[in-house]
Amino acid sequence: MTGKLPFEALSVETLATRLGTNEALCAKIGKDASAWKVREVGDGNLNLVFIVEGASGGAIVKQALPYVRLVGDSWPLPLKRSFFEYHALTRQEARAPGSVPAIYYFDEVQALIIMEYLSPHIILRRALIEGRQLPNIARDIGLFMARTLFRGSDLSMVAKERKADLALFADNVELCDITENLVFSDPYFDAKMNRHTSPQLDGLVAELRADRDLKVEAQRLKHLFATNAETLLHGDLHSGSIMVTDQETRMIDPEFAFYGPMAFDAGMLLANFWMSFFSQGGHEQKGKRDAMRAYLLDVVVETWAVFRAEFSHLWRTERTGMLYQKSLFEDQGDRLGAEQALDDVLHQIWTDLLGFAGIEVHRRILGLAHNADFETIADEDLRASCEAKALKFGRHIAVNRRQIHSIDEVNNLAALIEQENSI
Ligand code: SR1
Ligand code: MG
Repeated sequence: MTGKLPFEALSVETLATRLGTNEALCAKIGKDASAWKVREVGDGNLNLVFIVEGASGGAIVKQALPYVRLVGDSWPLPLKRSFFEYHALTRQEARAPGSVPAIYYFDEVQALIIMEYLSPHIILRRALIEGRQLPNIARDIGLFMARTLFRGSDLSMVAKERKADLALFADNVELCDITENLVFSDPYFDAKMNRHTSPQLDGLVAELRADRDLKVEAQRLKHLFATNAETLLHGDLHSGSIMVTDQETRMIDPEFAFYGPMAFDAGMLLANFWMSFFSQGGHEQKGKRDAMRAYLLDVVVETWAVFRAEFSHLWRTERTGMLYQKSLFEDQGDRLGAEQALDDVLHQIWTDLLGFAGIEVHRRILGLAHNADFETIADEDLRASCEAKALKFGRHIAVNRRQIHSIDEVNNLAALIEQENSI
């Protein structure tokens, strides 16, 4: 396939013919395209994803479609998201080596990325639904977030380079628009594509949509998301964007990447751990999940602790950007001043991440894009009961985020709500 042919979506039937002479792919999986086995495995909301296996290995071929796969061609979406995904992956690999799949090839016109086939990895969300306790995720994700968020910001980058990059990613308008609407606004009114478990949640949904404090907070957070271009975000860091084995963790799918607030990735991620916590009650057919619930709260604690520790380490050792310059602090013998500023920055990230987390919980239960943690609970009354607890939790942490000072406080609240009879 050359970059000159107009875009055409691949299929299981055409992939080997169209990519059979692609040098990067042949080098990875073998030249005999007639022997390639191709499977389409995309279960995400937007793209085509193929696993291609040949005589000497496998690779992933990911292609964007000119529309939102989840909805169909009534919702067009530009192919350029593949360009942003490619550029985000290269930056993430440079800033947090080993944390993302290796890239073998990128074709901008075909909106196609050929990358490492992660095997035997599975999607983290699936592992958590199955009740698997993965020992390294908190460390790996905490490090990934600290390194990418710190090193993609004015705390670290050369200002001129960061501004050029900011301009590049500023064009990821349509994907930001999805988040701006689906995450921050649609859940709080009767938007066309919304759905929720009904009639069980109808009363609570009406209450949340009439909740002035919550709506004001959601709009404050939207304002922050849209205007606070602090660092290059992954932009969609939920448990469906992470692949795991017992030992390894890799972040995938950064097509929503753009320059936004430091706290957004962390908020979205922790929200997905808390949602997993509240959904465990729906997955107890084969035995109680108390140990899994305790594990998930520990993961939250450890992720935040690792993030803080690594961010602080980078602050002390790599603060070479234009913000909080060493010339103002350490170089004047004022190490305490630098530590005070670090505390302040971390505190802001903490407060904002609680807000983003609360809103992310709501949109996964009230909006268009639900998550499998709840969706795979077949008994609707049971699902609604799990969802109701998560909704209450989300509301509390979003609205009261400035008064919440520790991760233990949030986890205690989650544990308390979990024990209540929800609806
Ligand atoms: C229409 S896209 C819906 C959701 O899928 C992606 O993974 C993002 O989370 C987006 O909000
Ligand atoms: Mg995705």
